Amino acid sequence: MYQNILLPNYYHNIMATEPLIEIKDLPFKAFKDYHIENKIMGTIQYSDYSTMCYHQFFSDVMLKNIPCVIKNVTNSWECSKHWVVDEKINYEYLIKEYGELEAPVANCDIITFNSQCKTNMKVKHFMQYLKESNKEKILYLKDWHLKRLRPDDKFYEVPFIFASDWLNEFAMDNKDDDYMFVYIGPKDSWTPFHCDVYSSYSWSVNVVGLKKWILLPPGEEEKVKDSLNNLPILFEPEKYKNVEYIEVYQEKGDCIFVPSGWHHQVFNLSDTISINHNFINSCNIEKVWQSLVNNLVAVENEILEFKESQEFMEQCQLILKSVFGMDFSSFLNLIIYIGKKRLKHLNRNNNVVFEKFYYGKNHLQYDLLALKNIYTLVQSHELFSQLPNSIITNLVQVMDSINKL
Ligand SMILES: O=C(O)CCC(=O)C(=O)O
Repeated sequence: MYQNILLPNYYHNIMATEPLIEIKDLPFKAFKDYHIENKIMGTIQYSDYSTMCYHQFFSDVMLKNIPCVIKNVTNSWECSKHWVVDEKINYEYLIKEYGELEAPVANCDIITFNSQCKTNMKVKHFMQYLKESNKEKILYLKDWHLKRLRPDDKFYEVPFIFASDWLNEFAMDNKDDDYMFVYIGPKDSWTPFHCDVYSSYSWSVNVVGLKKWILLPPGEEEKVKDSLNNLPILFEPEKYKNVEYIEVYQEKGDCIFVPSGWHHQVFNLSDTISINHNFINSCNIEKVWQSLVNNLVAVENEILEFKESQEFMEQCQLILKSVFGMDFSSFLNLIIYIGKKRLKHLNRNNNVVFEKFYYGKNHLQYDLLALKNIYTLVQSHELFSQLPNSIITNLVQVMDSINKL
């Protein structure tokens, strides 16, 4: 089956402006070889958006799970024209366009249960605060779903290198919660040390301002946990010896790609606006599955004394959903949905997958092979047979169809 599917039968050169997204004949059996994570880095790779190639980013960055900075991403973005004036935030424009909308705002000075205290605020009130020169407190507007609130407002474009985004594709097709955010913060606002939701990838683009990022390769965070296994709210490098980390300055127009499982923290060194997406695709789906399984094991250990009760599995899934954001059923619904959609698209041309992008045939096939790999892992998990019948049936059906290709 691999031989059939991986013949170099279809390849398009990708131009930055083309919505067709294709990968070269990437051998799936070499998939594992790409997961070589370079722990001792010290530096970060830089590219210029105008010269990037989708296939290269796919195989050399996403599959290898390494961070990188991409320069000059916002040249054609509407928001970089309207939200910025004289290299500063255009308060009046944002008040006029979005002033009456509500957005979540964190108080960076008040920490409860190891996270910043959050409330909702009207955007016009936040902008008034932002204009003040002597700020009494540091507020940070974050995780604002502006795209969901204003679907017809094309204030930015998803960079073509991030066209493969199962999480937001699923969310948009199913009118579910998306993972597309706007952040607006004054100088000295910050985001605590954390790893992204579901161990997803993220990309973050600075529309205006300067950010400093600190990123730790997976596993390094273990070295900074306290005796109760808790992570610090901020990682202070000077307190530790032998912790590998990368420090990056993100300027206006720069995009940072944050790989799966890399803990990070962010400081705004000037008034800053950024746009971020979290995403999952064929390159990190196995990491997301592994993270889900690890979180389940942690939950089971927490309530081990109830192991013999009939509701144990159900309770563990409920807790998993509240701590990890996802349980087994939601993970399976995502991968079954993407599998069915890719199978349907394989027989057609010009199918929009996400945003305005559509995949070439190799990409569809590659996704299906990655999904088959995950379905096999899921099926071999001890809980598989206890999942709802509808999920088991759907998964078996999709897998059969992939096997017949
Ligand atoms: O820009 C920020 O303050 C935080 C962004 C972040 O942590 C992320 O995109 O994962």
